[in-house]
Amino acid sequence: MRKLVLAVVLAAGCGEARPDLHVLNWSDYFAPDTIAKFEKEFGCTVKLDYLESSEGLRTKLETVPSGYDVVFPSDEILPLLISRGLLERLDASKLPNLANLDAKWRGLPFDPKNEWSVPYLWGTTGIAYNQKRIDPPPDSWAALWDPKFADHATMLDDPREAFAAAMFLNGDDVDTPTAESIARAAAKLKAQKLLAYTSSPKDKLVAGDAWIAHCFSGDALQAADAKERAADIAFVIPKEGGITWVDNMAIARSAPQADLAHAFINHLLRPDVSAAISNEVWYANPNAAAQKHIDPKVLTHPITHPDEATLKRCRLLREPSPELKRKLLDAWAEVRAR
Ligand code: N2P
Repeated sequence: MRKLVLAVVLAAGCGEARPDLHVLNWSDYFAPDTIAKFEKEFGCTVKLDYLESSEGLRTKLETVPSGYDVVFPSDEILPLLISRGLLERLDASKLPNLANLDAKWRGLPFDPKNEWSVPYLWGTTGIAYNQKRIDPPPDSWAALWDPKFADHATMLDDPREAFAAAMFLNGDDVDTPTAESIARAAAKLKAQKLLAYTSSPKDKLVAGDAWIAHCFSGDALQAADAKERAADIAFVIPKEGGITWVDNMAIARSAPQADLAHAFINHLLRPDVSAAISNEVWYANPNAAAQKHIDPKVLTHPITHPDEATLKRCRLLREPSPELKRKLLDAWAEVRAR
């Protein structure tokens, strides 16, 4: 009898039964109702915190143990998070909606058995620009260094992405950074005159303060979609190359709510929930069952789904050796301290 009463109290969401789920995601990466739907169905409160960069995610996981349940690591940082024991192994039996994932998005090299992560969305990094301000359209990373746009340019507040942009411009290989190419890129970044470093340039593009921005593809399309901008915003993968990435859902080590975290990932894998996210944020979606619910304007958009030639110019970032990573992060600290 006592058990029954307890079950009813829990079901009614009374007393202390309402748990918090701590989620650490990139900004502008859910649909407006994604969280509310889950909270209602699972009788919990989602506490959302935002990521600036992959490095920022690693630092938070290392410095706030048990601070998060669900996190969204990009491909390049995942192997490091796994090897440092910063994630919990996923329990596939609690993720029946894994079946919705497209076969070609399973078993990617950074987590070959999907033991630790499930692909969420993918996109590219290039340049967003205001066509009314920047004419002719930029086709090179050099545009972000053009003194004409100095007070109106923003860079992503992300060491790996910022160094990649400078390395592309320097003609250096972003796949295999060296001490020399890191030093050259740092010098380039230090010479840059900017409006700001920001991990979400969308608002500045929409407000008209930023004319040109180092930007993720879907964030550029969200800005282009804003009524205030009336489709002024365009996006390009520069001729020197761009970055392509896959963001993933994972559970943080010692997550206080591991079961609820699985339920949340499973919720995000629902076809309707997953499609609603892509429809809002304009990123490409590895969920096969979601495709039929995705708006054709997102599904066929050449920025969301770049053609082969554009994708050929894009690279996946790879984690450098610990020694080079240290050099890169030290150089980044100097760049950001200016
Ligand atoms: C979404 C940012 C995408 C994260 N606002 C890039 N890995």
